[in-house]
Amino acid sequence: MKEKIADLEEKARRLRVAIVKTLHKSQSGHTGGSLSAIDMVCALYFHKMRHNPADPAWDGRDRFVLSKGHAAPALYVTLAECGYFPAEDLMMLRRLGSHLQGHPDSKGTPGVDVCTGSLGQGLSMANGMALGLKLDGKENRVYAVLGDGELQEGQIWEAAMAAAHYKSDNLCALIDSNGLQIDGDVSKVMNVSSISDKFKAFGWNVIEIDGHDMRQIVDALDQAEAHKGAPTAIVAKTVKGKGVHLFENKASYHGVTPNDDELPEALRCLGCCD
Ligand SMILES: Cc1ncc(C[n+]2csc(CCOP(=O)(O)OP(=O)(O)O)c2C)c(N)n1
Repeated sequence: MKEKIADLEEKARRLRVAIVKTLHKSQSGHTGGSLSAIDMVCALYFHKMRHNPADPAWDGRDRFVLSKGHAAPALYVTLAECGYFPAEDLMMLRRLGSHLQGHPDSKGTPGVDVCTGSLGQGLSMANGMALGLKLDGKENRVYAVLGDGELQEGQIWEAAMAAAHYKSDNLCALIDSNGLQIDGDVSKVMNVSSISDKFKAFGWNVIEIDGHDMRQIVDALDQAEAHKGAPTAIVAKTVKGKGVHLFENKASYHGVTPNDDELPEALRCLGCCD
């Protein structure tokens, strides 16, 4: 297990490097929320989810919904690392005609199950998938990554209510709780705390973790899978821009990319010199 965690941590570090390089090249996209979510996305794709890069539409796959779709770079670098498409494609992020648009596009990108980007809808889509899979008698699980600012959308709570009502224990929502959104502190824009208490009140199984502690992420994902009779919310405390001190905890880096001056320092922070 120790080796597995160390392996996942090293993968997440490399994925952070890829995010920084990709966003530097595109000069358009979301840095802070991609870096805060990447440890969880990494654990999902390399530890938890059943999926097959050689057959993205494989019926036996677990489903993934990046509800906070602006963090698409975190998903793209992970899909590339898995082998869904060549890593060179990452350099085409947000280019006209590229299959890597600013937000996930299920029609264009191998491995993307749903289009997301309009906040608040992902949990409803994940619900539908989870319920459909259950009705078909399938074991597949559904994972959705949401932002804490995103929780300000009312539709999230309709979805939370429905998931508990239908006892969708094949559904797991991971809340990337970095405390910041575009305009600043989530607590000042529209306070959503306590996130855990809210999900509990809606009937969910809730697990609180440090969203950058790989062992805690892995344990929480395993516990979520074992829990029966209710969906699970993993409420993960994270740091926006995690891993690069220039970007950490700064709302100003929500939708801003590393510039030429910042790139070398950002890569140095991540233990990368090339
Ligand atoms: C319905 C909708 N309204 C507004 C936006 C614009 N928008 C993009 S990201 C964002 C802030 C999201 O904050 P959070 O969910 O905390 O994201 P994170 O900090 O994890 O990146 C907003 C308002 C959107 N994508 N969709």
